[in-house]
Amino acid sequence: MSSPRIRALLRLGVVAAVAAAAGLAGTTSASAIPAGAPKVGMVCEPGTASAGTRTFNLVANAGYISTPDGNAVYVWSYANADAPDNGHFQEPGPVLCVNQGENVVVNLRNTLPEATSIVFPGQEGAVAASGGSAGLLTTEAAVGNGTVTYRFTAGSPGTYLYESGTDVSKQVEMGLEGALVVRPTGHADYAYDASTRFDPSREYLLLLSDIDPDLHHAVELAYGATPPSPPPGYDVNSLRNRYFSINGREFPDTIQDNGSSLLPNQPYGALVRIQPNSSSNQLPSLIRMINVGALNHPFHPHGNHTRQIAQDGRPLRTPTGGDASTEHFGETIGAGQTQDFLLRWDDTDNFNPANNPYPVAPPNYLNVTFKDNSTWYSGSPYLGYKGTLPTGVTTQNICGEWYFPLHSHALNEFTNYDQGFGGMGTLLRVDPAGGCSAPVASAALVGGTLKSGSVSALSAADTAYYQINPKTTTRTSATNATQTSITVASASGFPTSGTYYVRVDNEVMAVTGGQGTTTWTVGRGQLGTTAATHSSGAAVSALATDWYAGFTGIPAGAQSLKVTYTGKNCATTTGTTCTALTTNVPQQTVRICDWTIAGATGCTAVAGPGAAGWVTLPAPPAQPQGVGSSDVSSTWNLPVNAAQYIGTGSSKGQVRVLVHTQRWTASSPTPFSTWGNLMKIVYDAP
Ligand SMILES: [Cu+2]
Repeated sequence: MSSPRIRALLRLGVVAAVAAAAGLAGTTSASAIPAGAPKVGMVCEPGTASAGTRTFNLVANAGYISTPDGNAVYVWSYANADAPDNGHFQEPGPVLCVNQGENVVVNLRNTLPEATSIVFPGQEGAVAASGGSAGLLTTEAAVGNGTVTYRFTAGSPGTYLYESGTDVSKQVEMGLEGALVVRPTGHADYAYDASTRFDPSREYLLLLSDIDPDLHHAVELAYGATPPSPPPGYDVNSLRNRYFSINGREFPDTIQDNGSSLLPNQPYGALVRIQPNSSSNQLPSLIRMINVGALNHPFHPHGNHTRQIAQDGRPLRTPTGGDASTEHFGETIGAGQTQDFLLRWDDTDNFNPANNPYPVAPPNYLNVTFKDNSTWYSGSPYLGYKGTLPTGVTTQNICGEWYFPLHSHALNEFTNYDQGFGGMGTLLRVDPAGGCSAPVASAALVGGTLKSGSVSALSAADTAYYQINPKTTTRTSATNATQTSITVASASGFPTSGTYYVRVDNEVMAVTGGQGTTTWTVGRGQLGTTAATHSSGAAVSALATDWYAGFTGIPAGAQSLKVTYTGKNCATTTGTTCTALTTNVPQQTVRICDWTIAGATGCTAVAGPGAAGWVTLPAPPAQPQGVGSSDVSSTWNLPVNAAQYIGTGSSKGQVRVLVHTQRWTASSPTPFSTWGNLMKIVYDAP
């Protein structure tokens, strides 16, 4: 009944393209989550903090969630009255993040058709309630906007749940649930103590719950505008769950971004996205898990073990206080339990096709078939590489990243209404170390001449260089010391606009007119040199080189662009020996093409350092940099919004990075040669 929609959702690329075409591309619509929240990972609701007290305003309300098989299920939940959407329905409730020792105030307003409440299991101190009326387990907020206020002191750090304390078997199943995270004092990067330190940018929450749509439908009918008479009954003893959720979503919806406009009432994604741990990326990720449902769930990661460090908000210790954390390739999370896991993922083999290939050849792509012509395989078995796939096969792998399932190993729960795969599953996404990267696909000289080397020399920091000499031409007639108009044999390779400098013998001239033609207007005796006579045929050489590297295949929506350039400058000797420039080191400026300034030409038309579109990469390091005969490697992080640097239309996916090198010399300006060793771009793929 539903497979077409499931397959469509599995082709996330297609969904994203359709959404973009419809103007829905923003993944963080005005929703339940705070502005600027990350698109992947746990989204904390900080509430309002004042003088040691943190206050949250929740509203219990009803709404609908969508399931991947096309169903809409009536759900009760807690919404955040302080959210940008002002308490719009969301499932599950907001993630309440508090600090150990804080006074926590939770104000609840009830818009449901029956009384409801909140309990906070695991808090050592008493939870005081004011307002409302006494219920069986706690104080309740009455029907018709009744309110109740709960107060407690945040106890031991850890992962906790909060849920309805009223008619629990019905109301919790209906969706009245959420996560409470207590952080240790002063350490947002500790789950508990120093031994549980994690990377705060890689913190994940997986809140597990179950749905019996018959129960939800019965409640919906009973409280509808015109309930049937008599109202429908429901026997909780016949509970049969059909949907199994993580963070209120079922797979494959679980892997959509936080705040996805496709799921306006289910703001929290469950994708776990990491990069390999290494000496430069030492901290593990933290996965907080909560089971608010009535069933136990044997949760199972693929691709690596996870290390359980805590249960029910208590770190795992031996009787004498030693470390009792354990690694698991599957761990059952009981109903009502919470468990915390650290995840390290080490690429110990570090295979790559160039110099550390697998000992056996991977199968030829022509001999591989893919179900439904859709795959989570990049065509290459190597992390960070893409290969060839059969025509018509859609790959979800943007840059050769790897995907592993994380799912309930009760496989009936890995379904949506009995149809697999779906339900209580998400993915572990492993991006290449440092992020996705693209190789240089082209290079162009815009103010220089190729000495030796090719684009491929820029793909690795090794002994191969892409070498550029300043452009040269010759005078076609003799020059006296006062002439301000000179002719040259060729203007090819010299800038076509802007003022630039050339050297003739020991004199520097400024070209101020006639750029792009062979007759130039020049200023004489520049930069401390003296105007002099020059013979016909005298060499004319530029005092700068400009060249750019072109990257292709950068996906729209890529973020956090990082450009690395490694290179040096040598005297313009022949051969491959770099003769050092001992004084007056050339100045290098690395720029990127801003396509919104340059338009479709992509900054190619002009080479001058101030040409429109070529934007200097932001410090640090500051530019220009003096670069001599040893390789200098610099990495620049671009502003978060990378869209203007990624080409569109006929230039789709192109990024261009320009290296401008100049040598503003005084007398006797010796020529130089620019040697590019590595040009690299790294980004966060969407
Ligand atoms: Cu499995």
